Amino acid sequence: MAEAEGEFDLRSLDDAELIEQVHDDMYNGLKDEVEQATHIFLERGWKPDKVLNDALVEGMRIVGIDFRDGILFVPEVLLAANAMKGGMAILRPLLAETGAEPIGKIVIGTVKGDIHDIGKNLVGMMLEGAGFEVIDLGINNAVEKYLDALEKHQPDFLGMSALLTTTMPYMKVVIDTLKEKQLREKYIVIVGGAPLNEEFGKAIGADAYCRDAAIAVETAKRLLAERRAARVH
Ligand code: B1M
Repeated sequence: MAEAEGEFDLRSLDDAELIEQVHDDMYNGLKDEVEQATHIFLERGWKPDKVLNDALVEGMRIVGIDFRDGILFVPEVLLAANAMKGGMAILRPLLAETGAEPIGKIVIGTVKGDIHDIGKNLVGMMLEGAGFEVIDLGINNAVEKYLDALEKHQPDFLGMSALLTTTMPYMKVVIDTLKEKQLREKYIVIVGGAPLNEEFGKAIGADAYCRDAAIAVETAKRLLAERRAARVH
């Protein structure tokens, strides 16, 4: 009953009000409400990527600002993250709807010491949506985990994500280990995460740094096409 009432309330809002409400609900960690709002936007004909960006990603951006400023703390941010994941789970099949043969394969994971996974999950979802097969290793991956997965799945790409300045250097550990084992050239390495930048990507020897999920998709397609073209010649 309470849920039905909540749903009625959300439906009575126009799009602009509902966007504000979903940001508030995410801030307050209200997963059910965020899920309801996600459904409502889709029913109103919003494209899944617009719901993702305007409702969920923007909501988390606001949470991030107050986390940085010491207004929100880890437990609240965890609840917000959980609410965001609820919305993402609804969008996932819609973003991943291709049905075609995979155009390439990627092993992706957050590096050792780092448990942030929302951005990495988003990148995985968008790559799936673009037709890639995605093998997601989850969070806190030591170099051995990456190596085992590369050996097992033989992907085109290794993707690493890091959200902390303290964990981003671990990406270099992984790349250096690939070099030591003469495996570096076998894989295209892409990296991303809020504290990284282009310069860092170059410095650690990645093939590309990707600022966001859309750029990750664009970059992956481009690098794979380049590699395949180079093999032909
Ligand atoms: Co954390 N945290 N956190 N946190 N957290 C940040 C990253 C921080 C910037 C917050 C802040 O102070 N402003 C700060 C890092 C500061 C720094 O290192 N300079 C921080 C901190 C300090 C911490 C803890 C140390 C806090 C503590 O315990 N005192 C702790 C560390 C835990 C650990 O990992 N060992 C911690 C914990 C947490 C939670 C668990 C509470 C939670 C994570 C929940 C989860 O992920 N399941 C959390 C969250 C949610 C955040 C913020 C608020 C949001 C991150 C997020 O999900 N953003 C974040 C503040 C911020 O970033 N504004 C913060 C939304 C997401 C869509 O964006 O992840 O950037 P993002 O991903 C983007 C791009 O970066 C890119 O594409 C994505 C989509 O467009 N991208 C890739 C990401 N990976 C990619 C890979 C690619 C390509 C592109 O190719 C492979």
